[in-house]
Amino acid sequence: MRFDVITLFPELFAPFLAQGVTRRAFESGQVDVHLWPLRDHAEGNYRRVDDRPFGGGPGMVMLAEPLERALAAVRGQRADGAPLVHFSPTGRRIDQALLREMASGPGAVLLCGRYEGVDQRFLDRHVDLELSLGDFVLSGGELPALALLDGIARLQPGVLADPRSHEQDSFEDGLLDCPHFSRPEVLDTADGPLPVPPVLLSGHHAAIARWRREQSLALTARRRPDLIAAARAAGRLSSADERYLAQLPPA
Ligand code: 9WO
Repeated sequence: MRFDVITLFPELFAPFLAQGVTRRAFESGQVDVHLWPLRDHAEGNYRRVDDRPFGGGPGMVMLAEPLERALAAVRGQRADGAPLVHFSPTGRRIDQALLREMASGPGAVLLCGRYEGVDQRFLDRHVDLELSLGDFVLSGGELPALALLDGIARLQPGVLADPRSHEQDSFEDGLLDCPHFSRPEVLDTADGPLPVPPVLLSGHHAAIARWRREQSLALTARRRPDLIAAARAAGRLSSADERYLAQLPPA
């Protein structure tokens, strides 16, 4: 799959794409990322990419014309009609289901806005999908674009050494992930020794699986009761799950 990123800050992307388990997906071209520095499509001595807003007010607006030229260059390299994504808190919240959908598609063109915003005429003409990380404001769309690329890259076949990692992820089964423990078996701290939950050392695989399921259920019930309701509505809770939930102390 291919992603074309239109940005004023292409140098933010390269170091991130070269790190961690997702590096292989980017370096092999499994997730082929092309960066399009918007400044390359600016004209005139000053290579302007922004200007003051008509009607007055604070801040600057990203100009439509350099964006039109950048997008034409992208579309000249790929004529597959891949959707143009813009990142904004007013967009659809990115969730694991959306990542799964996009991970099996052709990719997208990612527009990273800066300043106060992008000239609305460009957005109206070209944006297919607005995506949000949540109800907060950033100074640009680059971090949301990287978040999307990271979430999609780690879903590519072969990126995570053990495919069971995906099944364990929070949200893949609609519940929050269980806690994880590793060596040492007893951690010395200033507040005293902290042992690992004994069941994890028991070698009893069914008991471990049940304990992890119950940890997920308890954490989800306390922090995200909406996810419990959704899992119940989707028929994803067993009768053992329901019995466990019923005996939890009230929040
Ligand atoms: C900013 C904004 C703030 C409140 C309500 C709606 C809004 N839309 C935008 C917007 O589109 N901003 C552009 C992209 C230009 C300024 C920097 N941008 C941005 C994107 N800031 N914050 C985001 C963002 C994107 C996804 N998830 C969280 C924040």
